[in-house]
Amino acid sequence: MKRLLHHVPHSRSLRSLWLLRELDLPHEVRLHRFGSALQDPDYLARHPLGRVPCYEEGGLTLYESGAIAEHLCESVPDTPLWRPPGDAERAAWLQWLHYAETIAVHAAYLTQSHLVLRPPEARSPVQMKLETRRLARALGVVADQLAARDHLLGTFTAVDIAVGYSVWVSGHFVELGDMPALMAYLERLRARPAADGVFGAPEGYGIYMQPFYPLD
Ligand SMILES: N[C@@H](CCC(=O)N[C@@H](CS)C(=O)NCC(=O)O)C(=O)O
Repeated sequence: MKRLLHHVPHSRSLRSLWLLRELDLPHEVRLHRFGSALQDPDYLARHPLGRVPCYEEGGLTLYESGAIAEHLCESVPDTPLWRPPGDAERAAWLQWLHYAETIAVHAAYLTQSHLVLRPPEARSPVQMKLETRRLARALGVVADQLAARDHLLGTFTAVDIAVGYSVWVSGHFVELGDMPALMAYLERLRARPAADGVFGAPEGYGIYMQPFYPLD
């Protein structure tokens, strides 16, 4: 079966790419650039908002990285990356999968503010400060969960991919050095063979051009 992932390096489609690789599912990747290229009518026919990820599998087109994660895990029912209905960690798995977006929406606001809004006077310094604080607080919950464990649940699962990506993006706006559990977590995740190269970007395709974006 043909699987095609529409991917912008550094974006939430990183989650889908990484998961496809962890699950060892053969797939193709179509690279896009962040910005107006996603508003091309051909792409809008696939994702009505022109966002990534977008995943095609046979006649199925899916967007929302969380839905793609569930769908892919369900396609490989024996995978240790899933927690199926009835599993003792099922509810927690679902919670972390969605908590990944609680973190990501703050990081997305800051991405828009720091990288997209031009001129800088168009930004709201007050809102950016507030979002940075809210982001740091959301990350603190993950750091607490990881204080005495290597992964969010008993073993590495798809929710570590979802949350791990959010933590990585957040590190562009919040000093992770203050949360050593998160630094160690990211290092562990990025050392996985399936994660090799997924955080990189070919020339001209990435979103984040510097490792950290301080508040003015
Ligand atoms: N909740 C969605 C969010 C998708 C999303 O907003 N993706 C961003 C990249 S990280 C995007 O495509 N932004 C383009 C835009 O806002 O125009 C998911 O998890 O897939």
